[in-house]
Amino acid sequence: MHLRLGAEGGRAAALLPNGVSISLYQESILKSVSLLLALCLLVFAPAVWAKPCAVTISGNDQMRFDQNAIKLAPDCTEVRLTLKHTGKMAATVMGHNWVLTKTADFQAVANAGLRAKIEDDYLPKADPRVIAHTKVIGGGQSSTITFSTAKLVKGGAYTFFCSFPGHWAMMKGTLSFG
Ligand SMILES: [Cu+2]
Repeated sequence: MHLRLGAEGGRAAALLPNGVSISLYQESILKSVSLLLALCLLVFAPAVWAKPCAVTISGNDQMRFDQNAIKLAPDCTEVRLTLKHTGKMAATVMGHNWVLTKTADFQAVANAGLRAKIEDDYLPKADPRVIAHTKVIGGGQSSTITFSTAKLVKGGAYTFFCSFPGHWAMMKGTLSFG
């Protein structure tokens, strides 16, 4: 009976003036400590080690992305984003790219993109407002980029869009992190 009580929980065992129960109690403390350490590792590991996360998004010949919201997990440290063009039209006619800016910068960057060339992916050259962007691609093509979430603020407002002239009105969405 004593042994059973002791094995059932540290609190019950501690009340028993019995050597066996006390050692069981100590054992249960040790078990608790190692469980706590294991939990600590689980909680803090993602913050210490790189955690890549993958995002895939498609654009089509109807001038649409297949999603209008992207959510990045709070423990994501590096984004690997792939844009696929599921249509058939050429990049010069129905080209798509994926551009990320702060929502506050989106309109200005999209307008500046109208004056840029396809060689520059319809973006101003080396614009610091552009957090990340893929190349402009045509039907059947894909473009993959990686970027660090160190460039993002948790809870910040971000917009992704296609900067091909005239596309951003239809092809845009929100990106959230954290
Ligand atoms: Cu487009």
